[in-house]
Amino acid sequence: MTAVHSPTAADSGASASANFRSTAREGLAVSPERVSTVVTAVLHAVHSAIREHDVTYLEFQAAKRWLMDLGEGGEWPLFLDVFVEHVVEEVAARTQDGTKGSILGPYYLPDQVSLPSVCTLPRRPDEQGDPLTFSGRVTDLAGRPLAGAELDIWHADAEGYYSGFAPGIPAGNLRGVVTTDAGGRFEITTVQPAPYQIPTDGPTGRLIDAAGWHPWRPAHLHLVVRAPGHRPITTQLYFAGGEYVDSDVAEAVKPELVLTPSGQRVSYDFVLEPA
Ligand code: MBD
Ligand code: FE
Repeated sequence: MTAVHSPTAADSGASASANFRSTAREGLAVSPERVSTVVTAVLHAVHSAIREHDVTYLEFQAAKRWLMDLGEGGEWPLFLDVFVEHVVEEVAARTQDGTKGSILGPYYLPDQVSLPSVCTLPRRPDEQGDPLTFSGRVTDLAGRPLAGAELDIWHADAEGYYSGFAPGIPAGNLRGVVTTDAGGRFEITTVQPAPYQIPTDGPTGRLIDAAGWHPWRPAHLHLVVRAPGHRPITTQLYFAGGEYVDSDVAEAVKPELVLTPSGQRVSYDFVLEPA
């Protein structure tokens, strides 16, 4: 170990895989009919791609090697959240009212520090980046304020790195669970996150490069907003005019979630539906 090292895909991939194993719910009972229906559909989609595009043995072997690398590098969470989760969210959103949702992504960590309605997110003494104040309200569908709602917020730093996944950043940095006041209000001081680049040194980055795509997500704030008796919402907020807002590699931007900053302030009001 050297004193200073730059984040690698293998570091963040391993952390994201370990985090997923320790936090995601297990033991979902799925009927054989359901498994057969969905897996058959997935396999048929692969088979038709092979037929349609005359995929060769050499290409099949390259794909097999790449999939093995994806697993060994711990990048299944990254790959699936970037290229697949947005469609799972789209399906979930069919039955969701109130604030629009977006994908969770691979970098959520539970059990972060509790903070009052007016607060500053934990940050390093020399935290880089422009100041950002994010304020707003949480209400129900009728516009009644939800006091004591929780905003579980996390975001990348000014270099695009997440605490808990890139080395050298203190645990809990730029993460917190903020509780709204009696009027359902909050005001969070933090720093402006940078766009996020898929690590270029790992299998997901190599695929993106091989396909000639770009590896960027626009700058974003992640949130899970919860209130007793209400359906929690997982979402992300973006900044109008920011780079990659119109070309997110993870296809997770919705127009309703793009904020227009006024100086160094942005605001957003969350609306939760009953549970
Ligand atoms: C991210 O920061 C993110 O939010 C998603 C969805 C995927 C990869 C990195
Ligand atoms: Fe993110």
